[in-house]
Amino acid sequence: MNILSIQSWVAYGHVGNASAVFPLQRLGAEVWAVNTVQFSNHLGYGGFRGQVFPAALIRDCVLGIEERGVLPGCDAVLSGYIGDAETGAAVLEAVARVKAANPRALYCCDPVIGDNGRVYVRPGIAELMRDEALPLADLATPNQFELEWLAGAPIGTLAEAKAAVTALQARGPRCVLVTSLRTAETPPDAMDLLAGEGGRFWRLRTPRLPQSFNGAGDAIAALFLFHRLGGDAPRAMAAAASSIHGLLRRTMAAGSRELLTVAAQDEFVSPTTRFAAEPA
Ligand code: PXL
Repeated sequence: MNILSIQSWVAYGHVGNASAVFPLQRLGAEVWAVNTVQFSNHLGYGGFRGQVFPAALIRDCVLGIEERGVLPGCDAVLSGYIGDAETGAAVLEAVARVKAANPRALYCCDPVIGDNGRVYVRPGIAELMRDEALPLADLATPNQFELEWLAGAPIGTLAEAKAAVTALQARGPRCVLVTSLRTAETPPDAMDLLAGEGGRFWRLRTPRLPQSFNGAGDAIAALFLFHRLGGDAPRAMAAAASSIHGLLRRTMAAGSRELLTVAAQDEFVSPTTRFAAEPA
């Protein structure tokens, strides 16, 4: 399995490609990683250093891969946080090139817009996700806030969440994983995930953890794509959610601010706790 992953890189810690690449490799995927930035650390700290790479560098790396003649063997493209419109354009060109070389390749778009009621990307990026990236996407992995923004309506119930997924599917991605969902039906100590594909829905419930971690969404999108390439949506959701729950538990137990992507790598292969998806 070959996955072209176009995301940020950080030297210290685990977000973007530094969260997604190793789990994919640990599962046996070959990752063609194109980095959109190189920063010292993620933006959740008081500061960071480093550079945003020019979009021309992203285009060049994808062109170089194409010139090796290997794009027909690319099974999927994965994108996440996008800092500016030019980078977004380069990502979408890469998707078009891969799909031209392999019409069966899947594009998984993690429409990173914000969280907890707040947009945290630059002006124009949320619209780029909605109007340009998602129409090309086969898979999308919004969190609840992103799904609300994209569907243009707040989500208070499971029925509203399903309606928002259906609205998103009408814009492009046939398979949607909502990576964090709390509705009127969700017990206070729980967190739901919701998958939708082919007019069907599945819900998965995990215990709610008291802490959130930068990069967790990047890892879950990568794992969901990997498992969906080899199976159906409910099984992909179950595998991805079980692994990430284990990763987060181990990270919390260690008192680490950064994901234990390396130390807890067994969770990617055989999660400590396996959660099951049920029809919703
Ligand atoms: O997890 C998304 C992400 C991507 N890239 C950078 C980030 C973050 C989140 O903190 O800081 C640079």
